[in-house]
Formats: sequence, structure tokens, C-alpha cells
Amino acid sequence: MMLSSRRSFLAASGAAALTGALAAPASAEKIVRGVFVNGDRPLVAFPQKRALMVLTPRPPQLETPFAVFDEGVFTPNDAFFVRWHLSDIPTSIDAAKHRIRVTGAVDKALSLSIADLRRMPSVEIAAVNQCSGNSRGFFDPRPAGGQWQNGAMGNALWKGVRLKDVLSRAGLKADAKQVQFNGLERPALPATPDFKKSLDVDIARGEDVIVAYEMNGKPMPLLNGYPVRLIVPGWYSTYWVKMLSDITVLDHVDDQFWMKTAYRIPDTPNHSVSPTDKDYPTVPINRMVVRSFVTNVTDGQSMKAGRTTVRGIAFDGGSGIKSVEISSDGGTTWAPAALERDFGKYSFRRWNADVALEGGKSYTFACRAVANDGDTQTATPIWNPGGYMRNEIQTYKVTVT
Ligand SMILES: Nc1nc2c(c(=O)[nH]1)N[C@H]1C(S)=C(S)[C@@H](COP(=O)(O)O)O[C@H]1N2
Ligand SMILES: [Mo]
Repeated sequence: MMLSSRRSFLAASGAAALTGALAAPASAEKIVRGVFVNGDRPLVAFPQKRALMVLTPRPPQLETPFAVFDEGVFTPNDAFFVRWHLSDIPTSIDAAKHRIRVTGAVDKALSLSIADLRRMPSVEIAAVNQCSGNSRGFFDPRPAGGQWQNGAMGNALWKGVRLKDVLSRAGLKADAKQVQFNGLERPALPATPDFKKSLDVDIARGEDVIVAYEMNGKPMPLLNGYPVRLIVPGWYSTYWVKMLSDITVLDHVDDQFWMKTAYRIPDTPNHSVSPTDKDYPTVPINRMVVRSFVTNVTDGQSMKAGRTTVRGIAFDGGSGIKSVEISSDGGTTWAPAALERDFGKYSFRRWNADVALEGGKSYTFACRAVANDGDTQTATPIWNPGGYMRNEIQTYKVTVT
């Protein structure tokens, strides 16, 4: 199995960050039962990780068990989900030797070390990292791709330097159109295209796009992109290139596989189509849509009679959360939830609401968020062939004893 060679992994990553990995069990002791067909997932602890739900071991695709999101507003590094496309991932990295090359349509090519980055002005931003295909396993009919439940997301504090500062050190040529990012891993077979993603120059030079070397105050786990990764707050994490090694300024729109063919969404209302539709226009996936979840109640659970607090999280594509409402009758009537502390417009926003439960009854909780830019959740699920951007209003049926 990938990354099973603990010794080289430990030697290279620095012992301090790895105390958790040493104590963690390596075998699948438990299974998380599926909430959809073929959804059972073994819980396995990979290096620097607690036991997470395994979709595929190689390349690693590990999902965060949903209860973690009730622990706090930030997702702990060892519980943070993991997703790689290609199986040839370095299992050890010497951060002191790592370089980020900046080349292409620039006045001056650069080769930056982590120490160079640490000497530049730093910023720290709370931002949700969510896979485009989070919740894909709930699509009907099921599209190909990782069959995630709702745990292919997490919220962290990302510290690093502004990408625009790096780009202005290199100096963009007048014909610069896009900026392309590549990481250290490689395809196992030469026929597989290397994983590269690109952003328009205007997006890349945005105030909040950062080249990050810390996650929640620590170097990030190797599986989350150690020693440095791109952070594009508000955008789906396909652009958040890990183990970032190359920044190439293009004088054209990127036409390689991962931009031209993969990760495209229908350019239709809600980016939704019917499974039989063909020949609709598509665009590269970009900003996230607004979502909200209850974190302390699970669907099908039984609860005690009396007053109780239902709580959860909400987030969007970077305008921030305006309001969250909760229903106890499956969406017929709604009441406002209280928003908790604001960690910035890209962060999870925690919310809570008091509800009164009568013994012997059943209730269907639902939550819906509105973003500051007016974005709302869909009442019915969308569908597209990539299984992207799911955000319908979630419901949680409970019985009261
Ligand atoms: N180098 C590299 N970066 C990558 C990827 C990858 O395969 N290789 N996958 C992207 C996708 S699709 C996702 S969902 C996120 C996952 O980030 P995480 O593993 O830190 O949770 O990484 C992104 N960055
Ligand atoms: Mo993803």
C-alpha cells in the first residue's frame, strides 16, 4: 500500500509533526456503514492521520467522518480529508531542498525555497477546502468518480504568502493569460496526464490566493501537500495544488486535460442537466455554492424529549454567510438560527438553534443557508455528469423517546 514505508516517511518529514502517526493503528478495525449503496468504508489511519474513511488507498482518498465537524470550527490536521489523483506521490520530502519554480511569461524566472517564502510578508486566512465532488455518492444516477459522503471538506487556517506577491517578484509579461500550477507527484503510467490546474491571471492575482506553508499553525501533513500548497479561498479545492513545485505563467488559455476535459461543469442554471442531455456548454468549475449541515444530529437518530440545541455549520464561495434557518417539520416552517463567531468570509460559520421536542413524536430537521451574495441552497438535488457542486437542503429525520 502507498505510504506504508513509515521509516522513510518519518525520516524526512520531521519527527515533531509525527507523534500522532507513531501511535496510530495501521489496520482497518472498523467500518463506517454506508448511507448509500456500496458506501461502507473501512477506517484506516495513514501516516500523520487518525483513522479516516478509505475510498481508495492508492492514490489515497480519505474521508473525514462527519462527527469531526461537530468538534469545532476548524478541522484538525490529522482528521482532514485527503484526495490525490495520481498514485506516484513522494513519500518523503526534504523541505529544505524543495523549490518552487516560477517560469513562463515572466520578466524574471524565480526559484524559491520555503525559507525565501518565510522571509516574505505573510498572511493567515481561514478557508474551507472542499472537493468539487463532495457528496457525489448521493447523486442519482451515480456518476463515476470518488463516491464521497459529505466529508470531503474541511476548514483550516492557512498561512503563507500572497501569490500576487510571488508573481510581482517575477513580473508578468503583457501577454500573460493564465497561471498554471503543478505539484511533485507524477502519474504511474506515461499515458496519464500529469495533474496541473490553471487560474486566470486576474483570479491568481486576487488578494486572498496564497502559497501556504502552514495549516492550523503547523506544517501541513504530507498527504495535504507538505511542504507547500496553493490556497484559493472560495473555490473548489481542485485548484488548491499540493506539494506545489511549478508556477508557469501561460500566454494562452490552458488546454491540457485537467482544464479542457476534466473538472468542467454545465453552463446551465444551477450547473444542472438531465442525465440524457448532450451538447450543452461547459466551463471550468470555479466558486463554491452555499451549503449548510447539522453536525450534532444524524439522520435516523433517536432523541430525548425536552429542549435541546441543534447546531451545525454553513459556508459559501467567499461572500460569507448572511443567515441560516432551521425547520423541524421537513421544511414547511422555518425559524432563524443564531450565527456564532465569524472567522472570515471563507470559513465555516457555526450556528445553533433551540428546539423543543415532544416525546413519542418524530421530527424532520432541515437547515438552509443564504450567503451574503444572495446564493441559496437548492430545494431538490442537482445533477451533472461530474457529480459536482451538490448543495441541496439537508434533512435529518429523528424520533423522540
Ligand atoms: N498536487 C496535487 N494537488 C491536488 C490534487 C492532486 O491530485 N495533486 N487534488 C486536488 C483535489 S481534486 C482536491 S479535492 C484537493 C484535496 O486536498 P486535501 O487532500 O488536502 O484534502 O487537493 C487538490 N490538489
Ligand atoms: Mo477534488
